Amino acid sequence: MTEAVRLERDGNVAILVIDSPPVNALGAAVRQGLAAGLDRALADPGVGAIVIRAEGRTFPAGADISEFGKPPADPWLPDLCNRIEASPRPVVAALHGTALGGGLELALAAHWRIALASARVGLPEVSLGILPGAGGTQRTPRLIGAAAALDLMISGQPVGAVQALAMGLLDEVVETDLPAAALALAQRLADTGAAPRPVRDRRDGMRDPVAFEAAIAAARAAQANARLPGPRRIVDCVEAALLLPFDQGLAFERAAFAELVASPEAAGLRHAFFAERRAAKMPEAAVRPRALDHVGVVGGGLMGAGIAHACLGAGLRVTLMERDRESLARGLERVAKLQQGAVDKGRMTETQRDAAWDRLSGTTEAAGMAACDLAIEAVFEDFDVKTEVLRNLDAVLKPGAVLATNTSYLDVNALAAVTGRPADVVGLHFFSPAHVMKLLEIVVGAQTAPDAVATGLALAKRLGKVAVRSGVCDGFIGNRILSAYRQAAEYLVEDGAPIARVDRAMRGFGMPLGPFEVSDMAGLQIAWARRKRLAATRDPALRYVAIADRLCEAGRFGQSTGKGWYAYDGRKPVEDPEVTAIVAAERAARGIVAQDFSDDEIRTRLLVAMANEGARILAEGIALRPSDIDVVKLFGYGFPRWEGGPMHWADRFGVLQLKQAVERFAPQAPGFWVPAPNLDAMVRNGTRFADLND
Ligand code: T1G
Repeated sequence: MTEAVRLERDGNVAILVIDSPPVNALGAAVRQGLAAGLDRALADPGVGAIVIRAEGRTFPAGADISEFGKPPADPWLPDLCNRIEASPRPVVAALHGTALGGGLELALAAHWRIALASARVGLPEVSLGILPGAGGTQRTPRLIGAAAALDLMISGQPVGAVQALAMGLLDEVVETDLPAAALALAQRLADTGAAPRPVRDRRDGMRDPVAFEAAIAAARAAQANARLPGPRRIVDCVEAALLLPFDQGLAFERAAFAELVASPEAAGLRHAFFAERRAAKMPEAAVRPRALDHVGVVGGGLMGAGIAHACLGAGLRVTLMERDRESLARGLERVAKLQQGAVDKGRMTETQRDAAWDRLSGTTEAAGMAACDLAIEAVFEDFDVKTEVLRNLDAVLKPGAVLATNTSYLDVNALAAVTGRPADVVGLHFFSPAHVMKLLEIVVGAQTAPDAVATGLALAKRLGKVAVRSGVCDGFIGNRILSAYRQAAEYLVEDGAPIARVDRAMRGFGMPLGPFEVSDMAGLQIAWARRKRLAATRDPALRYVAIADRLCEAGRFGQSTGKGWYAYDGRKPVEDPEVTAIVAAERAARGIVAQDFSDDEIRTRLLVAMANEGARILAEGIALRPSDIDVVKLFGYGFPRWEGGPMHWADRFGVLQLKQAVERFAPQAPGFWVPAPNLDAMVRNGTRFADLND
C-alpha cells in the first residue's frame, strides 16, 4: 500500500480509500496504492465486494497532469482500470466532488457507480488537447450511446450526478453520507452473490447501431474543421468502440492518446492549465485581505457598468457613482440591461436579478461612497480626470478602505501620490467587457500595502477572475506587450506587408483577430491620445510610423466611425484604397521600397516582438514569472491557448533563436529591435523561460 491509498474492511466489504490532496489526481502513488489494495482485497476470501472512494474535496479529478510528458510509472492507468474491471468480486465506485477524466474512467471500470447528488462527472481531456486515454472512449459509449458520449468528450463539459444517472453513467445517487450508501450497496451485492458487470461487455448504448453510426457521422462532419485534432480523434475512437472488439478498441484509443499527448498543442494546453493556477501564487496570497462586502464604482460607462454587474453577480453590495443624475440614470440602466441579458441567457434567475438589484445603489456625491470597503474608479483614461476622482474618494472613504484604479496605462504610483493613502491604492485593470473577460491585472504600486493587494486578489476570486500581479510600468504587462506587437506590425506594413495579410497571418496562428482588426474594434482614439501624450518624451532615435496618426487625422477611428485601418461593410472589414494611399505616401515620404513578407515571416516578427518585450518585463521584475505573462495574453488578448502564450512559444522557438531573430530584425528599427537584457545570460546558461516559472 502507499500513503495515498488505504485499505479498510467492513464485514465482507473491502474499502479502498484514496487520500491524495488536493484533488486525488491519479498519480503513480495513487495507482500503485489502488493496485496493491485491489490485490490484497482479492486475495482475501472473506471479501465479497469492494468499494473505491476518496477523502477530501473530490473523487479523483483525473490523471495527474503534471506527470504528462514524463515516462509513466507502472501501473498505467488503463491497465489499472482493466484490472479493476476484471475483478471477480463486484466493485463499487463512490463519487463526490468533480470526478473528471481518468477519475470517471476509473469509476467506469468499476461494476457499479454511486454518487452524491452534488457531484459532477465529466471527460474534459479535450481541453488539454488529448482524449480520454484510460478506456473512456470505449466504455462510455457502451453505457450511454455515441451521441451522449461524444457530447461529453467533445464539449469537455461536466454534468451533474442526477443528469449522469439519467444518462446511464451512474447507478445510484444519494443526497448525503456517500460512504455509508456505498457500503450498503456493496454489502447488498456481496450478500446476494451478485456477479460483476464489466462495462466492456455491456451494450446499453449500442442497441441501435444505426443511431450510433449516425451520431458518429454527425460529429465527424461537425468537427471536420476543428482547429485541434482531439475532437476528430475522439470520433474515431468512439467509432472503434462499435466496430472493434473491446481490447482492440482500447489499443486504438491508446495509440490516439499517445499521438495527441506528445503534440505541441497538448503541451501548450498543459502549460496554460498550470500557468492559470500558478498566477494566483503571488507573495500577497498568504496575507489576510481587508473587508470586502461593499464595492463602490465610479463611472457608469461600459467598464464601470460591467464591473458593477460582475460584483453584483458575486453577491457584493455595489454603489455606482456618476457626476450627475442623467449620467447616473444611464449607468444604472446599463447595469439593468446587463442583468436582463444574464437572465435571458439563463446565467441568472429573475430572483437573483432582483436580489442583485436590491444590493445596488447610486450616488452623484463622493460622500455616497463613504461606506465602501473598496472603491474603484472606471472613468475616462485621462490623468487629470482620474486624479480628481481619486482625490474626492480619498477625502471621504473610511480608513482601511481600498482605493482602486481601473487605468489601463497610467502610472499607478503617480495616481496614488495625489491621495493621502498611497498604501491603500492598487491598480485593478479589468478588460472589456468587464463582466465577461476573465483577466484582472492587479497593479502593485511602490507603496501599495500587501493587504490591499490581497484584497484585490480576494475580489478577483470572488468574481471568478484570473488575477495576475503586475508592477508599475506604461501599460503594465498586457498593454505593454500589445504596444510592442502593434509597433512591429506597423513596421511590417510601412515596409511593404499589406494590412490584411498581417491580420490573416495572425489569424492563421490562432488569434481570433489580427492586430489591425483589433485596433479598429477597440478604436484608435486611446492609442492616439497616448502617442500624443508620449510625443514629447519619445526617443528620436526610435523609428516612428505615423500611418496611424494619418488615419486618426482623417477621422478614421475604427469600427465606431465605419473606417479605420479598414473600411467597414457593417462589421465586415474591407481593404480601403484610401488607406493604401496613406501607407504608400508614408513610404514615399521615408524613401521606403516595399518588400514582400511571407505569412511565416510576419508571424515570427510579431511573436518575437511579444516574447522579447515579455523578457524585458521579466528583467524589470514587472511580472513575477514568465507564465504570468502567458496568462495575461491568453485571458486578455486572445492568444491561442494551445500555443501556451508568448513565453511558452519562445521556449519552443528557442531562447537563442529569439535573441538572434531580434538581432536579425534590428536594421528595420534599431531602437526597437534590441534583445531584452536577460536573454544573454539565459542563452549562456541554457535557461528556458519555463525554468523561471517556479
Ligand atoms: N493533475 C494534477 N494536478 C491537478 C489536477 C490534475 N488532474 N487537477 C487539479 N490539480 C491541481 C491544480 O494544479 C491545483 O494545484 C490544485 O489541484 C487545485 O486545483 C487518462 C489523461 C478539479 C475542477 O482535466 O479542472 O485524466 O495550484 O485550483 O478551482 O483520460 O482543478 O493548488 O498547486 O483548479 O477547485 C483530466 C483538471 C486530466 C481536471 C478543481 N482532468 N482539474 O478546480 O481547484 S487528463 C482534468 C480541474 C486525464 C485520462 C486523462 C480543476 C478541478 P495548486 P484548482 P478548483
